[in-house]
Amino acid sequence: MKSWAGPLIPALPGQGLPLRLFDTATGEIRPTAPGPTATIYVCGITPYDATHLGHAATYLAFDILQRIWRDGGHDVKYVQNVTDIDDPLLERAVALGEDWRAIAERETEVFRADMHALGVIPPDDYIGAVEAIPSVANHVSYLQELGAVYQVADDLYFSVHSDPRFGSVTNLDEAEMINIFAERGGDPARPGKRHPLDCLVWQAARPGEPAWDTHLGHGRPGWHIECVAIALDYLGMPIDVQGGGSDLAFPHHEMGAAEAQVRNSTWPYARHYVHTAMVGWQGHKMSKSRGNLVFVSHLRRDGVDPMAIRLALLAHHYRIDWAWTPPDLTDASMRLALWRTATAAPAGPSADLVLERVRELLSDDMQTPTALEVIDRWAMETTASGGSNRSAPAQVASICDALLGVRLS
Ligand code: 5CA
Ligand code: ZN
Repeated sequence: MKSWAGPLIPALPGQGLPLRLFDTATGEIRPTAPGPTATIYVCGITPYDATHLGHAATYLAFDILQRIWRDGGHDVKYVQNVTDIDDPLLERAVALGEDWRAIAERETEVFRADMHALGVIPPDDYIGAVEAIPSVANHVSYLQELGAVYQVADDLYFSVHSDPRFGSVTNLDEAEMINIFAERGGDPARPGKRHPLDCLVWQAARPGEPAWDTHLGHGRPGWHIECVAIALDYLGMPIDVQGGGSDLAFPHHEMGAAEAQVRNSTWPYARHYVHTAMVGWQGHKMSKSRGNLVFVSHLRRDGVDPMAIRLALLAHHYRIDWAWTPPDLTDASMRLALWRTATAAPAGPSADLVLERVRELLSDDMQTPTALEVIDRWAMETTASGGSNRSAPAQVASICDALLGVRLS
């Protein structure tokens, strides 16, 4: 489907450092080691109640990741899905008395507009679950031929233990897996399954629900295989980074990795599994099911500068859970004003050390909060006493633009 227009990213002098990132599977910060073209798959939205600040924080983290890779001399191939058919979307359609397709289209458009306003790098391939259905059916058939898929009534299940490495993304024990699976859309207790953790890959048509005709019958895909099919088709494996919020680590990324590893008889599905923290609001994780949401589009409608929203989110490290509060935005607006004043000054202190330090901090597991403080210090020095370097303000503006995605003019 249509993506959104990408930001122009200025080139910086020299080259950025190799990126080291925390990997959920190994539990440590490890170097990413992409080839000339780094590949990344980031799980996209289920298009209703988009775009809340939790979504925005997650997609911004992967935007920064790509800026660091690019600054380090890599091309990046980026793929994202839209889960435009799934149970929660159908439930919302029933609740609103609206057609599920109309909701999906509208909300995907809101998301595109928000991402564009926030200056987020768009995916090269933006693929809806519905358009991926023929491909999903092919991948499921392939798994079936390998003996990794079985039937329960008219539905098809993937046998997770057909992958001997099942469990190695999140390293949870089985009881924990079963609990979380039940909480996050799984069906561990369904009679007829060979193992409680086996996951649905194809769901036969239910009365009143949308379904598609494929060689698997009349039905629709399971959730995890949707992302796997899209990632394998557009990126192949191993992917350098599989990304998403921490709520996707289990079951979504664990199941997906197992499906892909069995499908391709190779390991690993992804070299890094990168998970972003959950943003809260009013005492709970911001979530569609709870309805405690702050929308990017509402802030924009109220006149908030998207660059202030960006700064407010980047002021938090991507792996530490945090809760949104009104001062997040007032602080970010003050910071934006300071940076704008300083980068419009006729001269300032040299920017060379600023670039070096920001590159160091970002390459070390994306320490955006400290990187913002480096810019603050330069800006305060510039506004307090000026400096003699006439090109420094423009250089710092380019650093903010290229590495942090913050446009100052
Ligand atoms: N369509 C699936 C992924 S295939 C999905 O999880 N969609 S979503 O709309 O629920 O979430 C989109 C992305 O935002 C996911 O990566 C999810 O982990 C992330 N996300 C959701 N809520 C929050 C939150 N409160 N804070 C941070 N990230 C969040
Ligand atoms: Zn996904």
